[in-house]
Amino acid sequence: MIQVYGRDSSANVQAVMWCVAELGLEHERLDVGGSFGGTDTAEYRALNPMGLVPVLKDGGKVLWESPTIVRYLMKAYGDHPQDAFAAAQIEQWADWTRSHFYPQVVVGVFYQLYRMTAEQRNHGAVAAACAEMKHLGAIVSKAIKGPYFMGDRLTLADYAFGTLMHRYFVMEFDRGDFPVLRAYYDALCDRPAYRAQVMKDPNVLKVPGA
Ligand SMILES: N[C@@H](CCC(=O)N[C@@H](CS)C(=O)NCC(=O)O)C(=O)O
Repeated sequence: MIQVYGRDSSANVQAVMWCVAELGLEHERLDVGGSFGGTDTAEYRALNPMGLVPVLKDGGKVLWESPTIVRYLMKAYGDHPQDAFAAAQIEQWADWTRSHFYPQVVVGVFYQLYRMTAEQRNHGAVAAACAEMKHLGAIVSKAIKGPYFMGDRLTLADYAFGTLMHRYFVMEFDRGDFPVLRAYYDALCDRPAYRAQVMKDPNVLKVPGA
């Protein structure tokens, strides 16, 4: 039985839960982090010294860092390629998402619009993130094969990039017009596991005055 520690409002927890659900693994998720607390105990820090969510327990094996967890799950239970180059072609987009896209969507837009009050908000930072996301949107639009990132099956690239597509499309910001991204998101929205694990309302995370 797999255990995932982490509140379901976290996009990093959602990526793990979506992967667990798609792989059909028996699991339970424990509400930890955010308003649930529980990350500052000695027991939790023994699982994850960073005190962050998610944490995965698979029998006696413990992992943290959501990209690592998803990679482990796909290698252990999914169909991540054995061939080093085929695997790297997928991992390249998962790593690109974390290095380039995630900082814009999560730090540049989500944190600014949802986790800061109007007075704290840095409009210049939001504008810069929107501009960079348009640049990245044009690049990734040429890479997505459709209906999923690498073609007709879900891969690590989807758990990384696809999870962020929900916030990307439900937040109100100047995202430009990228039909490939819209079609990609629509295909993910057709999947019951994506709807159940990723399509959460980010408004629950809005601070008063945001
Ligand atoms: N790089 C880490 C980031 C983990 C992280 O920042 N988690 C946030 C939630 S998205 C967290 O634990 N925040 C504190 C909390 O929820 O109590 C990962 O992908 O797992």
